[in-house]
Parts: sequence; structure tokens; C-alpha cells
Amino acid sequence: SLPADAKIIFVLGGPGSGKGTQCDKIKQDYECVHLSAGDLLRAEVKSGSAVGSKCEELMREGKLVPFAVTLNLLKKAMIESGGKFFLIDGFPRALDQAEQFESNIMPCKAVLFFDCPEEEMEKRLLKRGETSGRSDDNAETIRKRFKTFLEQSLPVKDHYLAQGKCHVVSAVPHPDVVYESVTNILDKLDA
Ligand code: UP5
Ligand code: MG
Repeated sequence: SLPADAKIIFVLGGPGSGKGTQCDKIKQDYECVHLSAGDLLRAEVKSGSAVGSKCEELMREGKLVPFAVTLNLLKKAMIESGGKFFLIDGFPRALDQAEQFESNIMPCKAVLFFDCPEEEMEKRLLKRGETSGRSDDNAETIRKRFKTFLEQSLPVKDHYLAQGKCHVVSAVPHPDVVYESVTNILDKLDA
């Protein structure tokens, strides 16, 4: 199980908003464990497991994989890491996922939400698609990812805004500028 003083921050935002980019920066400056739900799922797909091949199809369609799959992958990675400060990147992606994760594991300390216009996210993802090899970085799947994000994931932001736990950051400026806002928020959480 996790240490009693564990701390969880959900890192959310639309597809291509810069969640992974910012988490890479955070982990250079803060002692934390970065777990991307999408990266864990892509590793599961690569492993060739039955669960993985089911997820592969859903991800190519821009749909959410079953909650039990992400919960198990995250829980296992959290415990195995031996860490106690966790950046959970790209999860929860629906309101029921947020509620079930928190009752199963622990309430999050805060949420970082990266706000970015769809045109900018689309531009970034199409550019990354030239080299990423990600089966979901193509125009058609990107549209489907945006639809899933708007319909299923955005309510999570409102849920945590209402709790006063969600910190919204503009993800449009240069990554270094976005990161300045991020460190301001993280430093205040600890104060
Ligand atoms: N970039 C980043 N910041 C920039 C900036 N400030 N200015 C200019 N460019 C910037 O960045 C994307 C690209 O933009 C990069 O090329 C970067 O250099 C540039 P990145 O940091 O990778 O953005 P991120 O928000 O992490 O984008 P990602 O594509 O990873 O987001 P998604 O949320 O779409 O993908 P994820 O991997 O989380 O999920 C993939 C799929 O898995 C989902 O669609 C879903 O099918 C499934 N999934 C679930 O079902 N459940 C889960 O819980 C999680 C995933
Ligand atoms: Mg990512």
C-alpha cells in the first residue's frame, strides 16, 4: 500500500495541451513520481497482452479504456515506485473515474489543468504525429479525442474547481513560461 503521507496531484488538460511536457519539467525540480496513464496504456499495448490489444482499438478511436484497466496500472505503478509524491498525468478522464479513484486510493491534493484552444492543440498533435509513431496522432483520431475530452473529461475540471482544488494554467505560451505558473502553484501548495 501507499505511505500514509502520500500526495497526489492530477495533471489534466486536453490532448496535446502539454501535460507530459510540464510533468517532465516538474520532475527535474521536485522529488516526485510521474505516471502518465496514456504511457502506461501504451506499454500495456506493446506487451502484447489481451488487455493491451483491447485498449489499442479504443485508443485508436479516441475513446476511454475501461476504468479498471487504468486503475490497476496506476495503482501498481504507484506502489512499485516506492514514492510518495505522485503526478498522475492524463487521469481521471471522467467524473466517475475521479470519484472511484479517490475512494479506492486517496483524495487528490490538487489538480493542475492546462487550458489550451483546440486549434493550438490540433496543430501540436499533427506536428508531433510526423514523428511520434502514436496511432492516435492523426487528424481523424485527434477529432475523436477532442470530442471525448469535451463530453467526458471536462466535467472533471468543473468538479475540482467547485472543490477549490483545481488550478487552471494557460498552456499557450512557451513551455518555460507555462512552467513558471506551474511552480508558483506547486510552491504555494506546500506553504
Ligand atoms: N508542446 C507542449 N507544450 C507546448 C507549448 N507550451 N508550446 C508549444 N508546443 C508545446 O505535448 C504535445 C506536443 O505539443 C508535443 O509535441 C510538445 O512538444 C508540444 P505533450 O506534452 O505531449 O502534451 P500532452 O497533453 O501530454 O498530450 P497527449 O497527446 O499525451 O495527451 P492525451 O491526453 O491525448 O494522451 P494520453 O497519452 O494521456 O492518452 C491517450 C489515450 O489513452 C486517450 O485518448 C485514451 O484513449 C486513453 N486513455 C484512457 O482511456 N484513460 C486514461 O486514463 C488515459 C488515457
Ligand atoms: Mg501526454
